[in-house]
Amino acid sequence: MLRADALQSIYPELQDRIVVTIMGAVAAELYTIGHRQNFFYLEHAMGLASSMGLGIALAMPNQKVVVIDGDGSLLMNLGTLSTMARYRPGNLVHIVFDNGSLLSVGGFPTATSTGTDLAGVARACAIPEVTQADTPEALKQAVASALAGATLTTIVSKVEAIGPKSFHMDLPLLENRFQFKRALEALRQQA
Ligand SMILES: Cc1ncc(C[n+]2csc(CCOP(=O)(O)OP(=O)(O)O)c2C)c(N)n1
Repeated sequence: MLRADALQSIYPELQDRIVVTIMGAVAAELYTIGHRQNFFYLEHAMGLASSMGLGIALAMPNQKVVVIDGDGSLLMNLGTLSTMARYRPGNLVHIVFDNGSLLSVGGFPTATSTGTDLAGVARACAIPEVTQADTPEALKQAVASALAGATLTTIVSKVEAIGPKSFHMDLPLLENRFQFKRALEALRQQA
């Protein structure tokens, strides 16, 4: 599965949700499908998108939060799975696109390409719902069902190590930061 196709298939589920992504290729792919003020692309802080999403999910229990992670990023902050499982907010959906690669910095292989099973690690850390979805249809179904439910879910999706032609995003980090904060404030006021 191409991650760009996977994102396309889940975009309707994402567009009105609070979404936090890792940096690089996947951020550019989601941005290119359609930026929303409720999307935050966490530049620089590799591994911490899930930690940021966890904080938002705990602070805003009436909103669904979706984190879009990568295998390299998750491997850099594996402890996040234990912390997420410990607080287990039912409004948090954690998607991990596993391409076995640090694609955004040149494609060096990660430990998932030599056997590490991130879904297995998530289960062992006590994430209450862990699924694997390796086609756009299966992913769409898994995301829709996690968003409809109230159980902390990690979804691991194997994707090809193919990224966008360009990583250009006409959205500086600071602008994204202020937009996102205001989007969260507006959601809080509506609730
Ligand atoms: C602490 C830290 N180390 C390294 C980097 C450089 N870096 C940026 S993106 C990236 C690869 C991310 O890999 P992955 O999460 O698997 O996503 P992919 O690029 O494959 O989509 C790296 C190493 C960084 N931003 N921060």
